[in-house]
Amino acid sequence: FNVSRIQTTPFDGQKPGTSGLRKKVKVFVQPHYLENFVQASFNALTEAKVRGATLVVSGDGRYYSEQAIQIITKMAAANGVRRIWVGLNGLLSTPAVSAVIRERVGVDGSKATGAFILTASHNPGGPNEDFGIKYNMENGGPAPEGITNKIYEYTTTIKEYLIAPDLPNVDISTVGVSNFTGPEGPFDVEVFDSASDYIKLMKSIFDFESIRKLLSSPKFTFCYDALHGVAGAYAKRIFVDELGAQESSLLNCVPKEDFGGGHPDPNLTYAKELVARMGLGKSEPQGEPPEFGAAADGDADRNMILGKRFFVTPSDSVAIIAANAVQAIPYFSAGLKGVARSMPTSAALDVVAKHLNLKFFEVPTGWKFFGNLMDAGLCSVCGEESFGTGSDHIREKDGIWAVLAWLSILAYKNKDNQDKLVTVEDIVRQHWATYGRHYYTRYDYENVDAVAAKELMAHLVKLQSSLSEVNKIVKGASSDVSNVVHGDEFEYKDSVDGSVSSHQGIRYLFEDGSRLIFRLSGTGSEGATIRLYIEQYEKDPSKIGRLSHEALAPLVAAALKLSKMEEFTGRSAPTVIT
Ligand code: VG1
Ligand code: CO
Repeated sequence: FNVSRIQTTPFDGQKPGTSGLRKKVKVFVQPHYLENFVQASFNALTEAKVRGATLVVSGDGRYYSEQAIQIITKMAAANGVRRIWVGLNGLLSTPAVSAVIRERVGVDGSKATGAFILTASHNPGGPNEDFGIKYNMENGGPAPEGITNKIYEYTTTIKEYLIAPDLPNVDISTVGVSNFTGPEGPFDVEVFDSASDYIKLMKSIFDFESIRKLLSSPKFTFCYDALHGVAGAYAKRIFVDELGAQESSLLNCVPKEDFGGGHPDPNLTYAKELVARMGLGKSEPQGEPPEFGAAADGDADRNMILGKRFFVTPSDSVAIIAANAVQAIPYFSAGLKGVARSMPTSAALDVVAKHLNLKFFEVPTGWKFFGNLMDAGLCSVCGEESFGTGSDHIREKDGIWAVLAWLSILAYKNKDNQDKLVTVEDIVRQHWATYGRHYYTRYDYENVDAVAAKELMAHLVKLQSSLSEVNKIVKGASSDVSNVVHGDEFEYKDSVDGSVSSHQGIRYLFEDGSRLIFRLSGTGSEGATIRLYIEQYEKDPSKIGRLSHEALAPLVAAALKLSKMEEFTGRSAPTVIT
């Protein structure tokens, strides 16, 4: 093949957000748009990391993925990359990409050093919806801010990109290696099975035999919803073939490029079918709900865990996994190196860390901040309130891992084969009884006017200069909340590399440990999304059984009043409550 230099001019707004560049498909399909971003990524990585490299290119299979794989392959060839690895049909979950970078050995003995992941995660897909791309590094984790800032800088000055226009399109629907020769020598494309490396890793972490036993018990029933995302490429292989679940327990497990028209976000609003089946919907389910249900997002790094008629908040989920990991999961049997959560995630994990005397870290939103801690051997289990949970087995959050972790805990708690099943709800209530309960909720105001959202945030920062004013407003909203004792914008200093990330969310901290946090989303593709996180700690065992929305009502009222939410956004209610 030959290499062409194509003249181009910069596009505005190619700044990677919380997790890569996400835009409407209509934006991505403009001539040169994807090419500019990919070339800027190669430039930012520098020739040392590009020439001769082996790169993974795959994703959640959303609309435009196949075209993007062909373009990136041709550009990689032209930029001196030695090898491209593609999951069969272009499918690899985000956690599987991370695993493939870290663990896989190619047919010729090669190892990968990075990846382009093609996903907009939990955002909808299809010609009128979102596409996305992000780069992951040799440790398997998302590029740190130092690199993403450089990529962005290059997108603002780019004049040309390199591409091999006559390289034939690769057939990504068949496993095998295609060899090509360019001006600098050989270039290969290897298409491989999307699931086998990931399954091998899962088998090295969990006791599949004990999970198999649990799934075969007549007392236990199971259900998994992939929301037509890439988790479907793993679900049957893992839950049915390896663990013996019934095929009827899989919902929406055929990956679709538009996720069946749905919003592939595993929460109580968007995972409707699963929620109904679990007895948490508006109408009574047909038949008895399963004992355990879980869902994934488009790229399968998120998870929602449900019991029968019972919702596990993600903040509780990571705390419960951390509290039980050493006993229930062989990978952790030697102990946890430490635990970490994102700032807006509830402090349930903090309490476990304190009880178990574990190192503890609080990082900004976005998985990239956990990677350094894990690489330094400081963190084993971590999570975010946004349905993301994971461990140092890879450098991404991992939806199926979280399900297997919960199944392991259930298997462990039921190992004596007692008459009555120890349920998901039993495990959570037991946890609250031991550690106290963090009532928690998140309000999302999606697609609000970007200027209004900025004004609301500026207003909240300005208010922080007078806590007496803040307390007047808060008490005016409800006499049932304690005093605000501190207000700031969260800033994080990475204890490993010393890098500082500021403006990571506006915090109002209360005397009794309650918190109100306001952030602007960094993953949307249109307008702005305001996230409001609300948390209250209850240690008194007689008060841990309340309904979450009732317990939190006074704090919610305070938050809406403080932020003048309706005044700024015109919204009287959030789009999504989790
Ligand atoms: C959201 C979540 C964050 C998560 C990120 C990527 O970011 O809040 O916790 O890490 O999505 O998740 P933001 O900036 O919109 O709040 V995923 O599943 O999109 O890779
Ligand atoms: Co995701």
